[in-house]
Amino acid sequence: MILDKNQIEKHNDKLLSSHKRKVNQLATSVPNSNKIIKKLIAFQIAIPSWALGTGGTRFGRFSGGGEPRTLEEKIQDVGLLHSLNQSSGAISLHIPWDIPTSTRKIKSLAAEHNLTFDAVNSNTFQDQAHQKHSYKFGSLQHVNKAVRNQAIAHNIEVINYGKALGSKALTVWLSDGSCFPGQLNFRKTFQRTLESLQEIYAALPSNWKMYIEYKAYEPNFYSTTVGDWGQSYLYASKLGPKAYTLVDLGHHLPNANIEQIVSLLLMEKKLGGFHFNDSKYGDDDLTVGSINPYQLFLIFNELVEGMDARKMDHATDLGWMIDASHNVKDPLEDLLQSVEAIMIAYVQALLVDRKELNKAQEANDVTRAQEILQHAYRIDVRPFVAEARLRAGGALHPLQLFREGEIRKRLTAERGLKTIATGL
Ligand code: PSV
Ligand code: MN
Repeated sequence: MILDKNQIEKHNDKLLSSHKRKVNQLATSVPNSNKIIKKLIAFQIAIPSWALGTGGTRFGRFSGGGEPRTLEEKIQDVGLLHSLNQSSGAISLHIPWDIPTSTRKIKSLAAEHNLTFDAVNSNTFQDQAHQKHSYKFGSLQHVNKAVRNQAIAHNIEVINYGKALGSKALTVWLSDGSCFPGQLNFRKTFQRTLESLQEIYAALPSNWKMYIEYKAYEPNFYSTTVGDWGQSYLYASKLGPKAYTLVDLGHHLPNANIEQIVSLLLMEKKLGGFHFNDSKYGDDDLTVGSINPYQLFLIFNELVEGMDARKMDHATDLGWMIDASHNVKDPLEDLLQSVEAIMIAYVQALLVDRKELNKAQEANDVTRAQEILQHAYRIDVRPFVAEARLRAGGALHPLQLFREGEIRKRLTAERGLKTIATGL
């Protein structure tokens, strides 16, 4: 389904005068509004192909209808999001959930929707139908070299798909680990995993990055082989300059200080990218900013500070991706909300008075430092986010247009009620 440009214009015309009032008012109360809006227009967040269908739990799955049945339809859905918000200009594929039948055709379909291909993701956490060896006891860590070789070959196959599509990064998330004490020798497990990663790293094109994603637990419940940022950092450091740590916001133990992790990884030039989501208990994969928007802001505060200190390009020097799964919401509505939440946190971080914050920090003025941060956090920056969308050709209020245009109803009419997208 392609969204008619006239529909976006009609929607914008209706909201324009009230929007202009709000944006002008905000522009008078904060500095550098045009610069901020330009940064927002440049900032793109990749959409994971596996978040376009309804997610589920081991207890059940309640499909909402009109889900994409093929990779082509997933690309159309991301195209739809991008035409609404102009901030979702890339898709992140998971292999083998999304094997393209023709990389040439898929690439040109994506280009028609103004989309590029973000990091490609390998999957050695599930057994596939015609697979020779099982990953029940791990993949890159496995005690049997034949199993490790199979997982290495899969990752290289994923790189090759990515090369054909124009991706520039491979994300490796391993479910490897153990469920019981004594099951594994930690040192041997680390060494085997490192050697396997080294073989994959050797196949990485020179202009690619490799993201090593960590996660505290699940599906393994005693140890995880890449269980936290320290372990990921260790692998990434030993692998070399193209290897980085990837931070998925839902992959920490409760109350971890994620913003501090981000700051230090950035300082060490080892932060590669993000999987944005939100959580209350664990890897809940909830809508970004739905539970703890202040934490999201604090993370962006460290990102802006740390990236500026290293003169990095906010839009392109790190990988920005969503990783979410929706059990009760329309996945497209949910992704629109997630992208908006990221944009809001980004602008608020740009509005932090860095000079004053630095002064307060150097003077041990704790109260003032908190005031400065919370002042930026409490500014309603939504008019700037909407203005960036407007200038880029998107909708002033994407969610409203999604509903007014009855987009899900149209998708369901086109694809059916009982469709199921590949993925989680
Ligand atoms: C694992 O929980 C994860 O965060 C990894 O990024 C996977 O690739 C993704 O979710 C889908 O299972
Ligand atoms: Mn993830």
